Amino acid sequence: MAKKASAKKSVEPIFQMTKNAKVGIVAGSKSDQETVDKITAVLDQFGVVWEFNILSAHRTPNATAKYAREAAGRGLQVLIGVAGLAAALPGVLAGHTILPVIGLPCAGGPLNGVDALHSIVQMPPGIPVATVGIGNGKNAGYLAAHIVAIADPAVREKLVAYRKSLGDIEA
Ligand code: C2R
Repeated sequence: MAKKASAKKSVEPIFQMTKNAKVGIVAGSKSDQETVDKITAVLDQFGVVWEFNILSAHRTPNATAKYAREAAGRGLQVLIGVAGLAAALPGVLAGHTILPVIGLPCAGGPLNGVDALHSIVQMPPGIPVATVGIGNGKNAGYLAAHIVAIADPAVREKLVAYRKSLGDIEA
């Protein structure tokens, strides 16, 4: 009897997963890379382990939902959604996880990021997205580091040292 063709499917992971990552950065397109680089520079400065994926609530809705649903179980503590134009991505991530989600609107397009800002900041009550300014990848990185620092004394120490380096006098 002829052998049945194997029904085994590819087991290639569909996501880029980084061991011990605490921050999951998700961008809607590779064209957002420049903004993503601003986030990772800050996270690296504070020794925060991150992972990066390109997923889109519009173009790859199922993969986006799967990533968000599995994020907490894999040990991630915060997600950052980076998107321009009609930026549904951060809100969709937030709808599929109870992890805090930071939304980073990208500049570009005919409205230069104002469309993305409004899409991200105007979430319906109950599903919040902590929105930073248009193109402000640095603040997305700082905010994520502050969230990770709640449970990580090493990151907290680095944040305190950074604040001291700003030179304000102690109260
Ligand atoms: P392309 O350059 O790939 O055409 O993308 C991306 O974040 C990017 O800024 C143009 C812009 O479309 C955005 N995009 C979204 C989503 N997916 C892609 N806003 C989403 O799911 O919200």
